[in-house]
This record gives sequence, C-alpha cells and structure tokens, in this order.
Amino acid sequence: MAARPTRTLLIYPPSRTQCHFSCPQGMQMLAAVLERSGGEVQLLDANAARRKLTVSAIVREVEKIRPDVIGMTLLTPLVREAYRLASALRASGAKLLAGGPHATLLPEEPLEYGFDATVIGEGEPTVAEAVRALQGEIPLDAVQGLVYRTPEGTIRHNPPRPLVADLDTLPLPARHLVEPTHFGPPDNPGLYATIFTSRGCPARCAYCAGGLFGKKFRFRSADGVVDEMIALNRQYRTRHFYFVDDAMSMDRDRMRRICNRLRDERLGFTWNMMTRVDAVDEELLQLAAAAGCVQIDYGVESGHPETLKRIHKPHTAEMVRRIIPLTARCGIQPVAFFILGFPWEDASALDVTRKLMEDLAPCVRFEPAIASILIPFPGTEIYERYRDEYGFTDWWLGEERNYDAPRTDRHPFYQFYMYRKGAVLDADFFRYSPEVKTKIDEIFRLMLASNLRRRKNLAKYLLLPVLDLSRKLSALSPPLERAVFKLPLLLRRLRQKARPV
Ligand code: B12
Ligand code: SF4
Repeated sequence: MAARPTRTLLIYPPSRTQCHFSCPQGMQMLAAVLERSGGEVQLLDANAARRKLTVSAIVREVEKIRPDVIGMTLLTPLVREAYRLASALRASGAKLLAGGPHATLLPEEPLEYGFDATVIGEGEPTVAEAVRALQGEIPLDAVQGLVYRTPEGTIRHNPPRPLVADLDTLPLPARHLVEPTHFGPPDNPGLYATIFTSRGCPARCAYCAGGLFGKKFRFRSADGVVDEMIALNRQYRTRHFYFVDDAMSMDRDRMRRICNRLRDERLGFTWNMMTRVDAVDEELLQLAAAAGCVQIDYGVESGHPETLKRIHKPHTAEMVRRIIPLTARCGIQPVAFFILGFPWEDASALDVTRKLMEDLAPCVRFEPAIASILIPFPGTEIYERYRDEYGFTDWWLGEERNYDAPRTDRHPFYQFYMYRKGAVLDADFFRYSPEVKTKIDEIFRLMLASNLRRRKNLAKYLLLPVLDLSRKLSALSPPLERAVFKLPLLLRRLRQKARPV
C-alpha cells in the first residue's frame, strides 16, 4: 500500500485582541507550495472573525486532523500564546515548524519553546523541504534557510536561502482551502480579498519590524496581478481588493500598467492600497482613481521634522501636506497612520505632529490603531537602542508589557474607547511623563473627533461629550468615573466580544 502524503497543518496562533476578515496571505502561499509538492495541507486561522479559536479549541482540532507537521506563523505580540500552544501540541506527536516575522528575527527562540525547527524569511522556497526533513526524508542540514537543534543539542543555522528572484513563479494562494464563512457574513463571505503584489523595501525606518523580504523591491507582473483579481471575481464574486504590499506603487510603470488594465477593461472593481508618500504623484493618483482605487493608506508617522529624520522616513511633512489633500482631490480617501511617543519627543514635539493632523483633518481619515503608540519590535533600531535604558529586553515573553491583552479594568471609559484594544500605553515602554501621556490622549481625541465628523449616525453628536465627561470625572475622582461608566464599559466590552475589530 502506498504511503499517504505528509499531512501539514498551518496554524495562525490566537491573538487576544485581533481578528481577521480574510485569511492571512502567508498561510495560503505556503499551502499552495506544499500542495504543489504533493503534500496534504489544512489551514487553521485562530483569529478568523467568525470562528475565533482558543488554545484548547486548537488542540481539539489537531486531535481530529492528526497532522504529521504543524507550521506556525509567529508575530511578536502573539508569540506568548503561540509558545503556550506549542507546548500544548507537543503531546500530539506532530513535528513543530516555526516561521514568520518574529521567527525570522529571533530564529533560536522558538527552539527553546518546543519547536523542532525555524524557517528564516520567505517561506515558499523552504517550507516543502523543511517538512520533508522533519519527516526524516532528507537530512536537516540539506535545507537552506533552516535553523534547528542537532541531536547533540547545539543549534545549527544552515546557510541562508536566496530570495525568490521572480515572484511570478510562485503559485497563487491556496484560497480553496479557506472556508469563507469563517471570515465574512454568510450573505457575503468573499467580503474582500487580500493580494500581495510586491516584496522587499530598501528603506530602514527605525521602528519597522519588516525586513523579512529583503532590501530590494521585487514586483509581480501587472498582468499577473490583474489576472488574479479577475479569477477571484469569477470564483468568489469578490469586487473589493486590499493590496497588502508595504509600498505598492514604488514601481510607477508597473502601477500604471495595473491601473490602465483595470480601467480599460471596465472591470468595476474597487481596491485599497498601502504606499509611501514619496511613491505617488498627481498623474498616478488620477489614474488610480479612474481604475477603482478608493483608499490609500499612508504611513505618515510624525509631523515633527527631527523625528522624521531620526526614524529615517523617506518623506518630509511638506510632502505629506501636499500629497494627502491631493489624494482626496483625486477622489481617493487618504488614510494616515501616525506613531506617537518616540522616546526623544516631549509634549511640544507632539504638538507639531498634532498641528499637522489638524491641517490634514478636513480630508484625511485617521487610523488610531494599536501601533499608533510606539512599540519597540525586536530587530529594530529603536529596540536595540533603547532596550537597556528602558529595561524592556524580551518584553514579548512576559505578561506585564504584552499589549495583546485587553486590560480594560485599568482604563477609564474614554481611554478604553479611544485606544480600543490598546494596552500599549499601559505597557509604558518608554516611561512617558504625565505631560506626554496627556498629549497622547489629546491627539487620540483629535483623531476620533475628526473621524466622527464623517459619521452619519447619532454617535457623531453624542460620543465626544460622553468621552469628555469620562475624562473629566476620572481626573476628579477615578472611583466616581468607574461607578458612573460601569454600564457603558460593560456594554462596550460585550460589543467588542461580539464583533471584534
Ligand atoms: C496585512 C497585515 C495585517 C492584517 C492581517 C489581515 C489578514 N487577514 O492577513 C491586520 C491588520 C489584521 C494585521 C494585524 C497585526 N499586525 Co500586521 N501586517 C500585515 C502586513 C501589512 C501584510 C501581511 C501579509 O499578508 N504578508 C504577506 C505574506 C506572504 O507574508 P508573511 O505573512 O510574512 O508570510 C511569509 C513569511 O513570513 C513566511 N511565513 C509566515 N508564516 C510562516 C509559517 C511557517 C511554518 C513558515 C515555514 C514560514 C512562514 O512565509 C510566508 C510566505 O513567504 C505585514 C507587513 C508585511 N509586509 O508583511 C504586517 C505585519 C505582519 N504586522 C505586524 C504586526 C505587529 C501586527 C499586529 C500585531 C499589530 C501591531 N502593530 O501590534 C496585528 C495583530 C496580528 C494579527 N494578525 O492578529 C508586523 C509584524 C512584526 C513582528 N515582529 O511580528 C508586520 C511585519 C508589520 C511591520 N512591518 O511591523 N496585520
Ligand atoms: S515602514 Fe515602510 S518604508 Fe519604512 S522600512 Fe518599513 S516597509 Fe519600508
């Protein structure tokens, strides 16, 4: 009887605060490669919006699936849960393989927490060989890009794996393995699709935890990208797409070719992209709008010239002042991401950023996200430079500073509402002064007030006065604030549980 193919289960470990409206690209890409090499693959995203899974629920699933190898994606703030999961999965007998941004930055760490090997960087060229090696079919030392423990107990780093030279040679993500109703409502499961069209970035922003895909930009062909959109539309009726590249329009010629085809073929799709302020101009923005682009996310980060310089941002505040209103004039919603609280910033430096935000407010939508307060990710310049001074070495392994936890009990209602799942201010990586904390609060209020102006419901009028009352009461008497806002806090918590963001 022929041996059954190796069964690999790819798991995205649980986050205590986040959920996904589409299945992460990385898992689908790895699954496609494993299928191409003749293996059997299943996907388990513990953060699927309509099917969040806890560690014990995943263990039960694994008992049913009985995989030979389990591959896990490691992100820094989720790594504590991932290690807890790994230890719970040891009993299943499956070999454990780590990959993803955190595993790439610290490849030896997962080996201390129950993993058998780590794949560094891009997974596609390595994953199938790594699985075979873990099954004993080929020697572990024959797999480039693999880190593992030898039988003698020493850790071995094999030579690195070269980056994929031509992204068009990669298979399309294995979307057929994804259960769409785990991510979107039953009447519209293919809500939107994420597409990755380029990799790499030569910039080295001091806070950026990217770098997994190398310093050189690599791009898929324009036709390959549009063909994928058309195929998705035919198969899943998807009409809205979200390009998750770090800076999609860096190759402007390719961007023009993508837009020209979308416009000329009148496909009627809409799409969002992330890009850099220095990677667009008026002609490109007009073309993108005509081709269905409805939103562009820009990482503005700061309005303070010294901060922009110190974090090596490739744009200036003047460029932001020009490009963001221009994006809006072209009919595309600009969304701006900011990072507050760089360790050298005092309240007056934050005021400069605040001024830029006020100037942009009439046209921009702000994204007050978890990362709107600086997080020192391992491997970044910020982490290396400040970890000793502020004592946050290896913060992701402890509970105290792990912000992937809704520590709502400590927050007055207004903070809980504004930072949503954010406990980053609690983690207090950079021991902010009370003035800086107050300024950060004010700026979050500004972002919220600006976004509310666009809302068409009652929240537009009621929310800010309610939040301001909570703020005033908590300054006066925190116990009084807690008593008055007990019910709203409870309702808000329940709502977040029912419909996580
Ligand atoms: C889209 C995105 C999101 C979306 C995810 C939506 C979705 N459904 O996928 C949302 C908005 C939810 C999100 C949230 C967060 N994100 Co995010 N996100 C991204 C982004 C922009 C793209 C991810 C992607 O699809 N990449 C494309 C795929 C192909 O790459 P990949 O996932 O890395 O997988 C490849 C390799 O890593 C490797 N690999 C991955 N897993 C495995 C597993 C095995 C076994 C193997 C062998 C290999 C392997 O092979 C894959 C193929 O080459 C990246 C930036 C980036 N350029 O990657 C940030 C990024 C991954 N996010 C990041 C962070 C930190 C977060 C948050 C934790 C927020 C925060 N700032 O604290 C949250 C919570 C995490 C969560 N997902 O629950 C960081 C991770 C840094 C780190 N050190 O961990 C990144 C790198 C951004 C950055 N530059 O800082 N994110
Ligand atoms: S933040 Fe953006 S531009 Fe800066 S290094 Fe990261 S991916 Fe590149």
